[in-house]
Amino acid sequence: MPHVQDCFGASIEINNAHLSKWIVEMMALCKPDKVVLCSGSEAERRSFTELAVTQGVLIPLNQEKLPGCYLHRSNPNDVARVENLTFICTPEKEQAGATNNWMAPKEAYEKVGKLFDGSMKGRTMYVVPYVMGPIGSPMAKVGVEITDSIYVALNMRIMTRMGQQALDMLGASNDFNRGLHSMLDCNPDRRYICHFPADNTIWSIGSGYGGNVLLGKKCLALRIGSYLGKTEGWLAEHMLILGVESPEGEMTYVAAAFPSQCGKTNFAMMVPPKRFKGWKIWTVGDDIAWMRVGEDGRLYAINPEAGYFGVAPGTSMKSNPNAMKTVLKDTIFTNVAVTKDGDVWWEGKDGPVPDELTDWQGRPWKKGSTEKAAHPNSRFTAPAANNPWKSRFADDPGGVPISAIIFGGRRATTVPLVMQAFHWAHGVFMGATLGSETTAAATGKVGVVRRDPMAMLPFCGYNMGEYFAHWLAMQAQIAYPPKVFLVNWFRQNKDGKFLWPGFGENMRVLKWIVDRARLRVGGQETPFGWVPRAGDLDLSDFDISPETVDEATAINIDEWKTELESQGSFFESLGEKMPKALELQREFLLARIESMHGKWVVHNSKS
Ligand code: GTP
Ligand code: SPV
Ligand code: MN
Repeated sequence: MPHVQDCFGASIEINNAHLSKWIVEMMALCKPDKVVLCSGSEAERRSFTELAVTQGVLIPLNQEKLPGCYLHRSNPNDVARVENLTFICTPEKEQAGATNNWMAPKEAYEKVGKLFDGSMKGRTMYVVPYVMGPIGSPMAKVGVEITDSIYVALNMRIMTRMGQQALDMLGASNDFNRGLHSMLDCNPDRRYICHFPADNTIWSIGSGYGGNVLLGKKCLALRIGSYLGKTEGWLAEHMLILGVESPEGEMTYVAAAFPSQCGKTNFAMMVPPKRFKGWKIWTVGDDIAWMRVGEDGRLYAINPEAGYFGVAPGTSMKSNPNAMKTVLKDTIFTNVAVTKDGDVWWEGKDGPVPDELTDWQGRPWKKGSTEKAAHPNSRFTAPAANNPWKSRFADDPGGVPISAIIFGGRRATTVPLVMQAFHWAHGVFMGATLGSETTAAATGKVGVVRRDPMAMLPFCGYNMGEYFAHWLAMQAQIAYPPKVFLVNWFRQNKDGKFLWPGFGENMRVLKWIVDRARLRVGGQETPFGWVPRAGDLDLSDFDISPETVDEATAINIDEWKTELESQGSFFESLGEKMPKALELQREFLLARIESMHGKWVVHNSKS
């Protein structure tokens, strides 16, 4: 029996033999000074917070303005996910596929094990039991993260159902994800995020930031989750979930996959414009959806998370008032700037830019500086319970029935505002060919268009071709498949300005999507999918010219030929597991437009 204590130093007994054995093994490897088991209690949160403040890991913010809120500054070399250091460790390289970095499990355990050896000397090992998914949901999964970061423990308490409730759910079972994390010396040369799907194990070392270290999130809920989904017949997706309530009280649930920093949190918390008086948007989740087929043949989704790890820059009372209200209390901010009176600040926040700030690295910052005050990937960790529009079904063990699935990327050209797929396989094709410009959510160059299938390129824990096949195969299980859509809020004019105002105004597109899913609004057939006909999109009370709407919704055949060729080389790069059905979709589309000899014109603005 390992010597484990609570946060106040009292000895604790661990009743699960598998957990106990694993803790002993990890103690022998990491050699911590002491081991603390997290209960998730309020007293523990206070104690951890105090300790984190003493250690300088957390900096108290203005407690009058922002009660319970703290700032964390990560190492400047450690501010985003590291896709190049993220590995899927399967016996065969083919199992990880062409889109993942691969290491053989034995090699990974040895190589990274050497780094873990003694990594927690002089430090505390926190054992963080947690549940992904509503407690009691048949879809929920238990994980235990062993970490030497108190910041991770505090974040996991917000992002998951953490502590005793997870141990209760686990009982005597051995079925839990084993996550091991150490900050080590936060050196990028000794940074690895390794996933062992066959062992339900994750090893993360050398980072203290976000998706690299909050192992329930991208590592378990998506990379391991997608693998489990394939094996067990469900879907783990990088999707927000929202409920659209009509003025009559009709509720329609939608799930939407946009790549990192492409608008999920904003869409999930959207406030409809005045024109849509009486319409309400309820947030179920803002980043991840686990979906399985219910007994009634519909697709049901749960949000495995309990908090939002949201992008700070660009968040304002104008763009996302609900997020602004959500982060007013009990929130941990990472890498934002601070005002003189201990308030938070980031680029795009309301009000005038302050004359002086402390920037995300703790340096003095003056208005007019060419450097950003907040890091572009600075974030808030906030409890979902703070969201005034949190859906009352967000914690429902059965999940919510999904009527529409939306894929969307950040594309300056080519992709129109909205299109609907003709059928499930065509929708899978739309998702599989999703392209998007890279963002600050991952290290590397920003603004480069890459294929990001289903917004899962960095998160699919197995061979991408097999993942597509799994999506196609799901159709046989779903008697009432959701309708599938492709959107693009980010199309630009010649001067590089966004054509579509986005944010709340996306309600106009969402309304069409809901009405299409419920088979009660028109559409125009194009070779690429259904688009709104003139008059189908509600453009009343809208400060935008008809020409701009036409530009945002235009389909340019030449651009699409280039697009389809680029999709072709992507499909080719995926290797043998790539399903023929999707390549045929692409060839069919190419052949159709080649036989059209001419221009395709769609006018949407006229009503
Ligand atoms: P991750 O948490 O990284 O997965 O990001 P996300 O998909 O939740 O993106 P988020 O909603 O945080 O938005 C990312 C950035 O896109 C922010 O700077 C937003 O201001 C901006 N953004 C969101 N929605 C829109 C939109 O409709 N139009 C435009 N132009 N920008 C948007
Ligand atoms: C993303 O990058 O998609 C995020 C942030 O949601 S992180 O948790 O760092 O992955
Ligand atoms: Mn995300």
